[in-house]
Formats: sequence, C-alpha cells, structure tokens
Amino acid sequence: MAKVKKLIKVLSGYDRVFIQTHNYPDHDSVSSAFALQYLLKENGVETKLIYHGEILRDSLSKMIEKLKIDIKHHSCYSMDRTDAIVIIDGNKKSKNVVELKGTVVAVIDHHQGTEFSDLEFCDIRSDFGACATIVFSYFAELKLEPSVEVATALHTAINFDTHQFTRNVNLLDIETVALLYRVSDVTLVNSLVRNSIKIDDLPKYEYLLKNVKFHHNFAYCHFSSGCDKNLLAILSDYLMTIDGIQLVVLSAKYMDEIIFSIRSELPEFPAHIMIAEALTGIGSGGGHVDMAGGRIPNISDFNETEIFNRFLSGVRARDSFRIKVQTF
Ligand SMILES: [Mn+2]
Repeated sequence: MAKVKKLIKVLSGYDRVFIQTHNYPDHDSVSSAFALQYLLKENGVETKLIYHGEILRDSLSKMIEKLKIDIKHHSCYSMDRTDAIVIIDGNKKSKNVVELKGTVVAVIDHHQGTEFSDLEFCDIRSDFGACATIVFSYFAELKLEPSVEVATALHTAINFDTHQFTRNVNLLDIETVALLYRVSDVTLVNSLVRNSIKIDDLPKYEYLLKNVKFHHNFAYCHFSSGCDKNLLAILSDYLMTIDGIQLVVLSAKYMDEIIFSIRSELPEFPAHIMIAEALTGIGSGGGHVDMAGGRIPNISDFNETEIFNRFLSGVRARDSFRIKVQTF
C-alpha cells in the first residue's frame, strides 16, 4: 500500500484536520503544507493550514499571496483535543513547533528526529533536502498531477531549502524539480528565489560586514540590536559565500531570547552537534550537519565573548585533526 494511503485513512477518521508548519514558517514548510492540503482534498480530506509566530519574509508573503495559499495563525481557530494535527517540516516536541490544543497524529519531516510511538503516521526522511520532496513523493505514489500552484510552491521550496542545490541535496530533490519544472510557473519561482532580501535589510548586511570576527575558517557575529530568524539565516548563508570560511555562527537578540543560525561546509564541523555543545547548560540547538539553529531562552545567560570562545574550542578540538588551516 502506498505510504500516503495510510495517512489519508488515518485523517479520514477526524472531523477537523489541521496541518501545522514549524514556527515562523519558511517556504518549505508552507509549500509542503499547501501541497499536502491539495493532495488530501483530492482524496476527500479537508484540512486547514496553520502556523505559530509570524510570516517574516517578503518573498514568502508574496508566494502565499500569488499562489492563494490559505494559511492562518492558529489563534484564528479555537482548537480542542478532538482536532487532528499533522506537523509538517518539524516534529512533535521540537523547540520550533509550538504545542497546540489538538492531538498530533502525524509528522512529516526531513530534520533528524525521533519517531514518537504514539503517532498514527510518521514519515521522517532526514536525507532529503526539502520536506517538499517528501510531499511530492506522495503525489508520485498516487499518480496525482499537482496543480500549477502546488508545483510552483514545491519547486520554490526545494530551491530555498537546498540553497539552490548546494546544501543537503539528495538526487530525489533534483529529480523532483525536473518533474515539477514542466508544470510550475518558472518565472514566479525564479522571482521568489532571486528577490529574497529587501532594501530595509541592507543595514544588517552593513553591520555584519563591520562586526564579523574571523578566526581562520570560522566566522562569528552577534547582532546586539536584534535580527529576525529568517534574515539571520539568509545572512549566515551570505557569509558562507566567502572563500575560506567553513563555519559560520550568527546570534541575535530576538524578542526575549537569543537565537542562533549556524552553517558548516565541513563534515568535521557538524553544525547541529557544535551548536548543541556550545549551548550546553544555557540553551538548546539542533538541525542538520550543514545547517542548524539554536536558542538561549534567558538573555542574561548570554555572553558574546563566552559564546565565541565556546565555538572556538569546538573548532580547535576538531581542527587539530586537519592538516591545512587557512590564515588571514
Ligand atoms: Mn525544510
């Protein structure tokens, strides 16, 4: 039986089904939710798309508007325990997925994580570059053609989550885009991917270039006046484009906590492990080998110099095994 048929069967048993993205959703989580909603509707299951936090990026707001994606903040609904929740591009109990009043019955994710035994359906494939690729595999299983809007959303998501096929990319991500390419609005995809920053973001670039600290192949910058999560991720990708930089750590004050964005291009510097180690005792972190995030919930536990030194010891411990260390 096709894997997705089990999901359809499980969800058919509930009166209301919500598809929940991770908090402060990105293109991949919104697109995957949108595509899953389309697929489930074609199979007789009505769903509502919800998120927690905010839609932070203009490119994502534009995608939602152009593709007429109906996604709302969860506070727009009064939810209760009888509601079924499908978490997409995140997992139950993960730090970036708020616990809502409904019952989590299914998880579809491409981050490393636990398969909780109380779930009725769980599909975690951490070797996939985007959750969108997992959702497209369900279309393939059912031989269901996505609409132009769904194909455009999935195509955009894979581009974003793999950082245009340079990060954590799987052959299936590429094959999926090849198939979507025939159906999607490529002009819109390209416009969404290309225009990911706005003029208002430029002062943060200026701050970054003035304040970044380099230590051999490691770069660190703290945004003391704050930066939102998604821009912080874009800025860490930007710093990774510098030749010779192989580990990037950015931190920022955001709301009432300190957030982190980490990028690595060396398997010896596993981003998800290095952030977890550096924040031991004061916060938490996780993600992938090449990209990760983290947070310190109490700002008073954050000390810029100490964080820099904690990462530096992580780098030094691992770099001692390497022959070549680039100097500036
Ligand atoms: Mn994703």
